[in-house]
Amino acid sequence: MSDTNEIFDLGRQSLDAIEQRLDLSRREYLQFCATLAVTMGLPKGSEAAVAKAIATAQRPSVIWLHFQECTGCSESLLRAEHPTLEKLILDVISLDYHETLMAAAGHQAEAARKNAMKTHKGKYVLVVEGAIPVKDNGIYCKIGGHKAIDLVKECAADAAAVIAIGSCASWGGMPSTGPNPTGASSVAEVLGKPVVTIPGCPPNPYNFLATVVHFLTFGKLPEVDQLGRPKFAYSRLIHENCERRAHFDAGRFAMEFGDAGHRQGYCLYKLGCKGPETYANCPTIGFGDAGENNWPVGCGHPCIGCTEKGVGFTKPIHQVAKMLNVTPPLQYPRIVEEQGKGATFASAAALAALAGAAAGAAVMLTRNLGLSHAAEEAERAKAGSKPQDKAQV
Ligand code: FSX
Ligand code: SF4
Ligand code: F3S
Repeated sequence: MSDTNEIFDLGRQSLDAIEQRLDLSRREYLQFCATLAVTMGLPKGSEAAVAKAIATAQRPSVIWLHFQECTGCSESLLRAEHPTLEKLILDVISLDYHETLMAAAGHQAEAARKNAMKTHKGKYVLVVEGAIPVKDNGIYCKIGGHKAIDLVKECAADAAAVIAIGSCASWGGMPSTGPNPTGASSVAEVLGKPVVTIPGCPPNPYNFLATVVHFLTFGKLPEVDQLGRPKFAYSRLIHENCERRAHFDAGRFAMEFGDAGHRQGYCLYKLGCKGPETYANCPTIGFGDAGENNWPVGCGHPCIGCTEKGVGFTKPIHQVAKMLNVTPPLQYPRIVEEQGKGATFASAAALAALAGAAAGAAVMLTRNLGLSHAAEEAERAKAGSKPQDKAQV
């Protein structure tokens, strides 16, 4: 904590109140605020402003709508900890309407929504989870007798901010794939205006919470990219920050689930990892809380590109990714030295590196991967073996 003065400005009473309210020690609370400030990419010292905003600002009323989805976005929020995130979420916001969490049902639930919209007119945050079917006049999703398409328009009209949470609400997600029988559409498409999107199936709960806290702390939503995604979370390719990246650069790939390379944590590119064409902060801000470093690639599964329209649920999982942004690997000195015999990963990398000096890096990287694949095939043929179960370096 750098700006201790500002934090102590919060006053002992505020910190005591926070301790009681959240059932957290002040150390845990301040650590949590620092985590959120880091997630938002705020400069050093900003955690004080975050701590102050959460402790003192009025909780924004949130109306949370569910349409075509699996409720995984809500689950992702509620299954998080550090320390029990759901406690903090439910304290930072005033969740006035959420179909799967509220005790009210039927007419009472409808009344709660209407009441929140009236009481907090122009000030509430509308969160939409799930895609909105527009085909056949939107008849494929109704809640309380209202069509999703009408509900979202009605609730958005007086909202201070609209957040589309999850890939379904952000760009159509899973329900919009294939022939899209219901015309599943994004919130922005239905409202005809851009909204903040937090894609992911499910999305990272810290990205949602950081967006809300940004709104609380600075009175405005964070800066977004052309797809409405907060830049603090979605401006880097997964491939840029992946812990397996050194293996990619050195040409060490898992070739099959469960083979030696897979067991040793090698790069999952050849199993179809879409990290090279997917923007998200999954490698840096893990989530899921089934243990440290818990994110798809960390668990041994290739990224399917769930935050990226046109990648997740669209490209086959086994299809190798398009290299969007080729950074230094070809210019780096070789990490793996050639052992002297046959075509190895190292010799393939060396060939590609030489050729790379004369041609475009992206083209050469693709060739590099092809060469290393050819090298593996050649080695396999030489050894007369089936697909390898031994790590090759
Ligand atoms: Fe499910 Fe949310 Fe995926 Fe969609 O997440 S986790 S189908 S993004 O809307 O509930
Ligand atoms: Fe990580 Fe996937 Fe990139 Fe390999 S291809 S370094 S597993 S993001
Ligand atoms: Fe989704 Fe890939 Fe992250 S599958 S959760 S974008 S690692």
